[in-house]
Amino acid sequence: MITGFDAFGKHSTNPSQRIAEQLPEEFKIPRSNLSVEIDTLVLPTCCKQSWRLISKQLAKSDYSSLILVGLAGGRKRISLERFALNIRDYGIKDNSGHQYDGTEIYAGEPDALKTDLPLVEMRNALRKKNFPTEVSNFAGSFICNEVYYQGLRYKEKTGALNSVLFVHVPHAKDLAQTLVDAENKDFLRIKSPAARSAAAQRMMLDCVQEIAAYCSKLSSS
Ligand code: PCA
Repeated sequence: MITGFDAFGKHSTNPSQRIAEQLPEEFKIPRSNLSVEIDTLVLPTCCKQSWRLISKQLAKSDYSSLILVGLAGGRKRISLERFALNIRDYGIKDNSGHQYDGTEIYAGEPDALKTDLPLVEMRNALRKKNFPTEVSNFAGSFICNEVYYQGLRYKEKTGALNSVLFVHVPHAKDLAQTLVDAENKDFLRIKSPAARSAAAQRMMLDCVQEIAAYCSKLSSS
């Protein structure tokens, strides 16, 4: 299952929403006999509704992986998040008007949970395919962090799911700038800023699909 979020705060769009909307329902992994089936959800950026929707969907099917995708405005690369914190510390209100000032999500539970995916290997494999990726240790303290904590906790408590990962994506125009700064030849060939952003958005979609393929291969090995 792969999720994205709707627009929130000062952001009028959310690239993770477009990713969730544009992913195929199924694709074949090249040079293998594996095919990956994907269910997607676009989540409201609300602490309560987001996890409620995810857990309802998780109960319907025996998913191997949960890949959560969200926007991290200001980042330059696609980030694979390592930790989720047991904290709600919102700099802004969520889309339902909730705001918290440093309270635990679950009182008395671990301060942090960590994905057991091999993130450095994943990042290296993604970089080999020219996706500008990095490992991040801080998914923030807003809704993305919260659903990540919930997802990792669900895996720990139920034993369901082989992998849970949060992927933070930048705005498409910021990723396009990163590719221009890196003198990526394919990007420099694209002249208009709008076309560069569209290509960057497409690249994020391909990257998330690649991450899904990676998780599926790990699950089947
Ligand atoms: N990003 C926010 C919440 C929704 C989203 O896409 C975050 O990083 O918490």
